[in-house]
Amino acid sequence: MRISALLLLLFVSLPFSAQTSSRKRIVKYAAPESQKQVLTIDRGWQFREVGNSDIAKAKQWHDAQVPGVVQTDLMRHRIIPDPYYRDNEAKVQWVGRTDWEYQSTFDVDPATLARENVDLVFAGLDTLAEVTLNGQKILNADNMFRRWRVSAKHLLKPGANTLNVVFRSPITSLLPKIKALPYQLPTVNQIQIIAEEGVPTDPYIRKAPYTFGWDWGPRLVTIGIWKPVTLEAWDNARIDSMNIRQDSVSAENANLTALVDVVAAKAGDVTVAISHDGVKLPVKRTIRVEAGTTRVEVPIAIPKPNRWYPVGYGKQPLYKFTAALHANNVTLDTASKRTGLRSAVLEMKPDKWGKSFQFVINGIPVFAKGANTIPWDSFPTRVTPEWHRQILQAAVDANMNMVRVWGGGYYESDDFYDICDELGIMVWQDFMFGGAQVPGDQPYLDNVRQEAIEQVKRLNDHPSIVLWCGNNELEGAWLQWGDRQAFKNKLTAQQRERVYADYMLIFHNILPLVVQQYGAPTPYWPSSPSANFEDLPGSEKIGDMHYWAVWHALNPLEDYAKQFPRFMSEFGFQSFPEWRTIEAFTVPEDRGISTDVMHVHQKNVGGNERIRTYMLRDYKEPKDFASFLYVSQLLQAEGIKLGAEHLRRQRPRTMGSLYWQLNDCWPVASWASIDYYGRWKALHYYAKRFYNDLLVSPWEENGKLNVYVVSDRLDRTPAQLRVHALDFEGKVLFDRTQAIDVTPLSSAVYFTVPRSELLAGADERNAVVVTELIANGQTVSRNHFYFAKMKDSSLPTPKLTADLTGANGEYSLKLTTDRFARGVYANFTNSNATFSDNYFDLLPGESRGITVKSKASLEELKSQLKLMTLVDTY
Ligand code: BMA
Repeated sequence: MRISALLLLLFVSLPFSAQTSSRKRIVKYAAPESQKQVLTIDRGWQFREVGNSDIAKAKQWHDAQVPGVVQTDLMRHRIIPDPYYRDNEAKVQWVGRTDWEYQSTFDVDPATLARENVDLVFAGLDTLAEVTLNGQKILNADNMFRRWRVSAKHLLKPGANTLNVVFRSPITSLLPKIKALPYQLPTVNQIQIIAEEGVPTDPYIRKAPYTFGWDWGPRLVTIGIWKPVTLEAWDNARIDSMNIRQDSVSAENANLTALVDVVAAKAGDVTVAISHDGVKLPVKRTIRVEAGTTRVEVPIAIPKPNRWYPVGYGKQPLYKFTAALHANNVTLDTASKRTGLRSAVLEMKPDKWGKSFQFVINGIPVFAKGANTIPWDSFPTRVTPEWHRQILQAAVDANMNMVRVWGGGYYESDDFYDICDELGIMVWQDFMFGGAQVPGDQPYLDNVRQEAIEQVKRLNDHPSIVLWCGNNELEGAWLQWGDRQAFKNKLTAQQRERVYADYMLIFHNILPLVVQQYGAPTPYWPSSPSANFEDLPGSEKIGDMHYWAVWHALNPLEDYAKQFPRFMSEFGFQSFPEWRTIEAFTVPEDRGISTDVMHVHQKNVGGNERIRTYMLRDYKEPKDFASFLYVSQLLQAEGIKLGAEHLRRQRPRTMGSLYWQLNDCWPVASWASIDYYGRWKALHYYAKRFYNDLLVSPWEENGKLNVYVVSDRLDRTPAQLRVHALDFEGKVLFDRTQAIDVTPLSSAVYFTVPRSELLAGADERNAVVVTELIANGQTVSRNHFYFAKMKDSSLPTPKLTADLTGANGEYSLKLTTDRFARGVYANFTNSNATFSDNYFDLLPGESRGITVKSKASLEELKSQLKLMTLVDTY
C-alpha cells in the first residue's frame, strides 16, 4: 500500500470535526478500524423552492434536515400546515408539484484529498435529482430505491466545497412527456388527482407508490434527500458488498458461502478473511483483482449451527460475519452482516386440493399468521427504530409470526428487518410495485434491475426474509380488473402485446434472475396474488389469494368461511380509530361519519358509509359518534376473527392468514388493527386470541356446533375441552368437559353437539356458548359463540365494577360484572395506556384481571377510567 503509516495514523487520531474550521462541516467520523474513511454530510444543509410556486417564503433559503423531505422542513418553518390535521392535505399539494433545491457547504481536509479515491455516496434521493459539486454536474438520479456513488476527487478542493441537489417535481416535470405518449399506463387510487392533472405520473417513476395517495393514505408526494449522504475516501480497493449465502442448513451443518464484491481502483493482490462473532474462520482467499469489481467467494462450514426459528418454534440466535479486505498487511476495508442460519423453503407440492403453498422452516411446515404492513408514516424520514419496534413487538404480542412488506411502499430500513430477525417474525417481501402498470423501455428496465440487485444484496441476509415477491396485484390487475380491461380496449393489439411483454420481462425474467443470482436460496414468487400462471390469480388450488368480496363487493362477512385458499395473503375490513385519535386531527364540528374532514380521512371512496352498511346488518344503530367508533371496531374485529379462524381451521389445506393491514401511515379510518398513534383497535386484541398457538374455534355446520382445536405446537398437548352454554342471566343450559389430546401442527373437530341440545329450549337471542381449552390447569384459549346477531340479541345492562391498583407505570385492573357484558372496553379519557386485553365478554358474575401500562399516575388513571360495553351504544 502506498499510503504512509504516518498519514494513516494522523488520519485516524484526529476526529474530523477537529480538523475543520468552518461552521459548516463534515460531521461524523466512522470506520476507524480500516483504511477506508466514511464521512457523513448531514449538517449545514439548506433548501429552497426553485420551481413554479408563488410562495415567497419558500423561495428563500431555510435550513434543512438531511436525511429528510421538504414537507417536514416546510412544516418546521411553518410554511405549510400539518397535512394530517383536518383537511390540510389539499393545502400542501403544491409542494409535490414544484422543484426544490438543497445546498450544503462542507470542508474537506488535505488528508482526505490525498487519498486515491474519494466518492460521494447518496444512500437515497427522492427522486428526480440533479447533483452538482462545486458547480459541476456529477449525477442525474431517478430512483428513490437506489444508492448512488460518484467519484468526486477531481472536483473536490481543500477547504469549502459546495454540493447542490435540485429535485424536479415527480408530477409536473413528467406530465408533458407522459401526455405525449401514444397511451398512458394505468394506476390505482388516484381518481381525484387524475381529474386534476389529466394523467397519473407514478407508473413512470421509481418512487414509493403510496406517496401519490392510496386508499388508506394521503397524497403527500415527498421530495428530498431521504437517506444519508457520505464521502468515502479509500485507496487501492474497498468492499462494495458482502453477503452470506446459505447453501444448505441442517441440524448437523451449515454450508455457507461468503460473497464479497471487491472494487479495485487498479490491479493487485488482495486477501479476504472471514470471521464470525470474533472467531476467525480458517478460510481466506487471496486473489489477484483487476480494476473494477471482482466477486470473491469464500466457503464456510459451521458444524451443529445454532438455528434461527420463527417465533413460537424455537429461538432466534444470530451470527455476525465480518469480511476483512487486506493487502500487504494493511486492512483496506471491513464489512459485516448479521444473519440467522435456517433453511426456508416455499413448498408447492401436488396434493388433493391442487398444490400446497406453505413455508417450511428448518423442516417445519409453519402456518403463517400475521398481517400486511404499509409504511409507518407518509414521511418515511420521521420513522424511528423505536417506532418500528413498538409496532412489530405488538405483532408478536398478538401471536403473529409473519408480516408482508407490501409493494406499494418502500423497502424498509435495516433496523426494521433487524427487529424482525430478533423477534422471529418472518417477512414476505414484495418488490416495490403496487398496482401501476410498468413501462418497459431499456433505461427503465436497467433501473429496475439495478434497484433489485442493490435491495436483494442489502436485505437478503436477514433470516426473517423468507420470500421475495415481484409485485402487489399486478398480475391480477392485468388479467381480471375492469380498469385494465378498459385500458386494453383502447390499445392496438401490438400495444397490448408490448405492455404485457414488459410485465413478463420484469416479473418473470429480470427479478427472478436477480433473486436467483443474489438472493438464492430464498424463493421468488411473481406476484401477490398469483398461481404462477398454472391457474388464475386468486385460485383455491395454487398460490396465494387476496379476498376482497367481503368489503369491496359488500358480500356478507360469513363469505369469509366459504373461501378455501392455499394461502390468504390479504383480506380486510375497515374500522375507525378510537375517539382520542379522532380528537387529534379534528375540531368538534368534524366529528361524524359524513363530515368533510372525516371524508378526507377516509381514502376508500364510500368507506364510511360501507362501514355503516355492514354495521346495520349485525348491530343496532349506534346512538352517537363515539358509539359508532366503538361498534365499528367490534364489527371489524368480529369479521376478521371469522375469516382468520376459518383459515386456521383449514390447515393443512390453507397455510397462511395475513390480514390487511397491521398499521396506518396517518390518522385515518382504515383496515389497520393498530392506528397511527400505536393504539390497538379491537381487532388487535382479537388477533392475540385468534392467532394463539392453541385455538379453540366453535363453528356451526348443518345445525351442529363443531368445536375445532387448532395447534401450532410441535408437541402433543393433553388438555380439557369445556363447552358450556349460558343464558345472559347466567342460567346454565349445557356444560360438558372432555379430556382431549391435541395433535401437533393440526386442526380437527374434537367435539360436536346439535344446536338444540346446547340451547336446551332457551331463546337463541339470549344465549352464549363458551368454549374453553384448558391445559395444565390454565385456560389457554377461550372463544364465545352466538347463534343470533347482536342486533337481535336481548343483551342485559350489566353493572361493571373496576378496581385499579399499582404504581410506577404498572397497574392491574380488575373488572367484575353482575350480568352478561358484551365487548367490555376499558380506556382512559386523557392518557395513553396499553392493556393486556380489552374488548372481551364477561359472563354473569365473572371477574377478569388485566395489566395496564401507562406513564400516568394511579390517581390520574382512576379519574379518567371509562368502561363501555355494547349495550351502552344504543
Ligand atoms: C389490497 C392492497 C392495497 C389496498 C387494499 C385495500 O388489494 O394490496 O392495494 O390498500 O387492498 O383496498
